[in-house]
Amino acid sequence: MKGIRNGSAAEVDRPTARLSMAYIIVAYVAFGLAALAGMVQGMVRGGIMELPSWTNYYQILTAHGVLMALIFTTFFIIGFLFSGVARTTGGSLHGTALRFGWSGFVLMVIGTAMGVVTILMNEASVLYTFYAPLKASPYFYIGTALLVVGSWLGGFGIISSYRKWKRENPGKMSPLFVFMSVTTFVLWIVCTIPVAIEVLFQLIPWSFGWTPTINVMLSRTLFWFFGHPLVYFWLMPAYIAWYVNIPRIIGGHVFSDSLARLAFILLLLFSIPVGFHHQLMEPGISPGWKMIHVILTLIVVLPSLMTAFSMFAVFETTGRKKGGLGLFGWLKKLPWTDVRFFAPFVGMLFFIPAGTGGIINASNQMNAVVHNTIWVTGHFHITVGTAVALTFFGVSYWLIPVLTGRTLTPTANRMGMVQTVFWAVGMFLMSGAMHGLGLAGTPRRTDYTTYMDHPTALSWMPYQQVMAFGGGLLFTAAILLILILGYLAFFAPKGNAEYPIGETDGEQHTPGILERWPVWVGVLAFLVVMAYGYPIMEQITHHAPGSPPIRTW
Ligand code: HAS
Repeated sequence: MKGIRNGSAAEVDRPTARLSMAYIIVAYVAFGLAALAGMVQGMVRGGIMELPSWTNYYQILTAHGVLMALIFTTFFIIGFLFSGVARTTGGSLHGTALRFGWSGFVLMVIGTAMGVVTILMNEASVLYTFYAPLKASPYFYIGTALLVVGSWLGGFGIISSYRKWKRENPGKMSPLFVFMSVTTFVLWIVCTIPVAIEVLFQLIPWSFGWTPTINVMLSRTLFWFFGHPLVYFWLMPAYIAWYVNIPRIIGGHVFSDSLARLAFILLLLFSIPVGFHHQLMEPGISPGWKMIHVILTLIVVLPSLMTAFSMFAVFETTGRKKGGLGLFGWLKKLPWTDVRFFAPFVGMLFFIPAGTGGIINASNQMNAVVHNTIWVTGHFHITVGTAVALTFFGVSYWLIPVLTGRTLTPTANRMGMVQTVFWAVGMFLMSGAMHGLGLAGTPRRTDYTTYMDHPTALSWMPYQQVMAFGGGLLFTAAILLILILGYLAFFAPKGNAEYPIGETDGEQHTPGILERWPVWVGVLAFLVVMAYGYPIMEQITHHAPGSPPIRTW
């Protein structure tokens, strides 16, 4: 089949392949369950079905959010990055990295199981943001802590591989994939420290009843200290695939090694000190601090614009090299029938309105219109649910064959194209309706209600049905995806699929400063202290009376 190449030898060794596959299998089990919960909640919200008495909307919503946003993403990302780090550092992970990888995996699986069991027991319907004063079972929070600590071990594995490579290649810049993976994990480790503090020192003692009340404002601030970089933790691995894997898949080159590294450094620096843009409507944080976070938010848009520029450049130069003429003739030369390119490309297209929506959210006055409406749900379904998810699907279509020593067959490729179209149409309908409804004032995170047949609420119903229909298409796409990936993992013909790693067109000089971690971690520490130091100190010293636990379900 045109556009799908086979390498001549295994691209990563068996221990690495086993480790990566373990993470990816858990990721897709979580994805399947989350997709089912998503479809059900869409149907309920659209007034198409009612839930049996033994469950409720918020339980299903929590299961969907936790499994999709926290479990699917984190497991997939670690599995993917381990494989790419191994591939670009000689094909294998050394013993320390493997040990970190497996210990992290075990902790994460235990944490996930604890979270899932407490949700199933209806003891943790606190949604994926587990906002206080809603109180879950302490075991839900302990599970969350184990998930975070386990993911750190995964990160240490990646960082230890990087350090080993640097020791063996003194004075050289690390491979781009490795550099980007390390940046992603530095971001992750820094941003999960505050949420770990929230969980360990606030939520767990309070949920066990050892402390009667909780400082709500502080807990939310610590959550969003983590919550915004979390979205970049999802996005950066997708960007890694865009910067490093896609150029090779389309037969082109990485546009600029320096630009790619600079974009990642900027993401690291500016995605953390911005959490107040999720709290713009909350009292207790003064407008001045909110404004600083908004300015930094607008700065973190820059690396995404650099990425857009870089991707356009890769596409155009590759298309022209292949003989594309005229203003848009190069577009025709891109491998449109190769799902490894098509799925992430559709994700990129969605990311244009998705990013624009993010800029709207970040503007204080416009945030007042959309905050806590279902617009925000629409926003994150086309960012993480489409740009990121479609990229992860595109990666899975080639990564799983690489890891299992099989091949992406023409039929699987065609089915992948169909799956991508279903996902895109489903998401277009569902998120489009969510955006429209949000502007009409429909709140997010509410069960089906007509507000006692209020005419305004009744006017939302047709759009909620469109949402449900879109959700149905998404579920169909999810089933199709799992079937294709299952086939690729266990039944596809044996072979040596290529792990696509792009390179620059000839030697490029990358300034060494881009890899000088003490400088960037120092700047990051300064920005974090500047943006959060005083507000957090104020929230600790001048806090409102704390809240006892509340259970609304
Ligand atoms: Fe967001 C809320 C602001 C990006 C996820 N966001 C959320 C929530 C989630 C989320 C999950 O300021 C809800 C949290 C909750 O439950 O309450 N977001 C932004 C901004 C950006 C942004 C400024 N968000 C993301 C990404 C996410 C994500 C990425 C997941 C992966 N977001 C907000 C704000 C809120 C918010 C407020 C709070 C709302 C509220 O009130 O609650 C920016 O980083 C976006 C920058 C992106 C761009 C797009 C660049 C385009 C590219 C594609 C190029 C296309 C190509 C195709 C190359 C500027 C890179 C080529 C085409 C050819 C034809 C060849």
